[in-house]
Amino acid sequence: VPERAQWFVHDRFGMFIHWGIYSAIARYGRGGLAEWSKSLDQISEEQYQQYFDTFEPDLYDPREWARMAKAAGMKYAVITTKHHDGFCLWDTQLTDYKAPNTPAGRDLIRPWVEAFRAEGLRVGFYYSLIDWHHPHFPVDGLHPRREDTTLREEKRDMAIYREYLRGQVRELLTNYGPIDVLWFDFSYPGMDWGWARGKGHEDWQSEQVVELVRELMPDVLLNNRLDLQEAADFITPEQVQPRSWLTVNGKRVTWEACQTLNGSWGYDRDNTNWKSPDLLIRMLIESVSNGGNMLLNVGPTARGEIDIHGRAILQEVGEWMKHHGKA
Ligand code: FUL
Repeated sequence: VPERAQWFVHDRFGMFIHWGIYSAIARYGRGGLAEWSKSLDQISEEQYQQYFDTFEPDLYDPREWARMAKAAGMKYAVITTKHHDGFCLWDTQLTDYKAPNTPAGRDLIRPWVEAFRAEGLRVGFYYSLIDWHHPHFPVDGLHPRREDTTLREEKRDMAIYREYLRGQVRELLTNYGPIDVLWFDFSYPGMDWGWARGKGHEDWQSEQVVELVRELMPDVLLNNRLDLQEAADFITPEQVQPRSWLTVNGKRVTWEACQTLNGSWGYDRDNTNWKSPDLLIRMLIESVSNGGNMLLNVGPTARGEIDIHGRAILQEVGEWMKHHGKA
């Protein structure tokens, strides 16, 4: 394990936070995940705009989230600065599609970073490589064609989107102090479905992204979803619980299993498929005993609250952690 990842393999347990305007939809996209609703339910740009226009997280108190994470025994946290829908929680200069232009009226990432740091937690940014809003991102096959608001397929230019992506990464790694984890999402080797067919590190020009990241922040940990295994500090099994130490090309690697509380990443109001604290603790133990981390997700509501179920689960996990000297 390289020097920069020492803390990561020591700390082991983190909080994942999926939060955005999709949190207002608060339900599963057709048979899938809540944060995927725009795509799965084929919500047009025009209809989706209502969630932007009404995004007003009046209960948002990142200090409370940070205290909950800490009390649960978590040592770091990763938040969705931008998910696939393209909505940005920070005050990016590269698009108007951002929290400061909603009724929230402000950068929501800055206070988050400050609050988590103040509790002594490490901070990470999730950043979606996929962008259903950007006019130059190819989305055909995934959405209605959106002729009204975006360019037709033949006029789209991935190079323009790549510039945007790099510009946003630069902002995130320049304006918020040291960042511990950069969690890109996503492209895998051999990924082959729908719009993603053939997409991979050539589309993102991942080598250049990595170069930029390393220039700006040599010690930030990078996950493996840039489709560039050499550059990855850790790999990211998703909603599966590895039962042995994970390897790549026969060599043991650093890994982090990301897991949900109820199957969805984004807030899903009617989903009661909660994992028990007991099960989650077993999953954490299983991860750690096989050389991995666990990044456990919460999906706050659009008002900015981790709901009562999530809070109760975290609290119980925290009690176990305290009992065992881990929190
Ligand atoms: C996936 C995404 O498509 C999901 O929405 C979620 O963010 C998960 C952690 O990664 O690939």
